[in-house]
Amino acid sequence: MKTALITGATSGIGKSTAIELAKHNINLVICGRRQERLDDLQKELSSTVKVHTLCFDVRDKESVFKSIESLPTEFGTIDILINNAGNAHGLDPIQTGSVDDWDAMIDINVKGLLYVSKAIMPKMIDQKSGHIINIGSIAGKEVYPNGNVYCASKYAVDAINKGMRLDLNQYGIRVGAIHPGLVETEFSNVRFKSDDQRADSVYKGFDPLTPEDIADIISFVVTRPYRVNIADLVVFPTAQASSTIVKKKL
Ligand code: NDP
Ligand code: 8X3
Repeated sequence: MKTALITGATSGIGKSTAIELAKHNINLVICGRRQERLDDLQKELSSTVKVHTLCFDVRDKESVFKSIESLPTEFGTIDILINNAGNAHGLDPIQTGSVDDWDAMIDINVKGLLYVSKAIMPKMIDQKSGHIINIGSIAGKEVYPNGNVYCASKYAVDAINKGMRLDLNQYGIRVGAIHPGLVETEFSNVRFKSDDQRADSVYKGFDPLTPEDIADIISFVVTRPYRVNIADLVVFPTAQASSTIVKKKL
């Protein structure tokens, strides 16, 4: 049986991915900062697969390495890493953006992803196999007004994904990214700092993607024959044509 480590498994895309991969008999290491949510998900899934929880902040380098080193032997071989933890913080013009928001996005979406990967890659290199899936965004393919630093963080994920694929090629490791458009999760609640009305309005008037849609795609990606590497995949809701063009009902 394979084992997947999923960051950001306490909500949204990461949580749905854990639920979906369990259906494919993939053991799970689920990560996030909210232990209670990790415990609930572990309870929900552990009748099907083995589930281990790791509670850490991806910004905390020491905690990332200690947590991953602490994995019990039965979870020691990570076959699939899903670098999903991340969020937008704020939606402001660059000239009025908050430095704290910038720090959060660069530290979580870019540096956090690097720390987790750095902790896992040596195991995959030893195994001469593994699969890393980086969750980017359409924001990493097109810059939109007020997206500035969030977009920059996701452009970085796009570049890191490509760089990882080049450098890990010699070890037979699969590397690919999935870049969703608008998915209804807690993403906008975090971006708008719990202004839930503003968050809800992002997904009003059209049918957004659901986290289950992305989980379904991730499960397709990880269940392809090993010779197949889905390297880069952009997925929109049908109503969305680009970062800024969304067909909404009046
Ligand atoms: P959610 O807010 O629902 O989930 C974000 C997850 O990231 C949570 O599980 C959260 O866990 C975790 N996380 C956030 N900060 C940290 C941190 N400092 N340390 C550890 N874990 C952290 O959003 P989504 O599911 O939508 O987001 C998942 C990924 O998908 C993100 O990378 C996002 O950028 C990307 N994405 C989202 C889109 C969307 O429209 N929703 C579209 C394109 C990409 P906890 O708070 O427990 O730590
Ligand atoms: C999330 C999608 O368009 O809100 O990455 O940036 S968007």
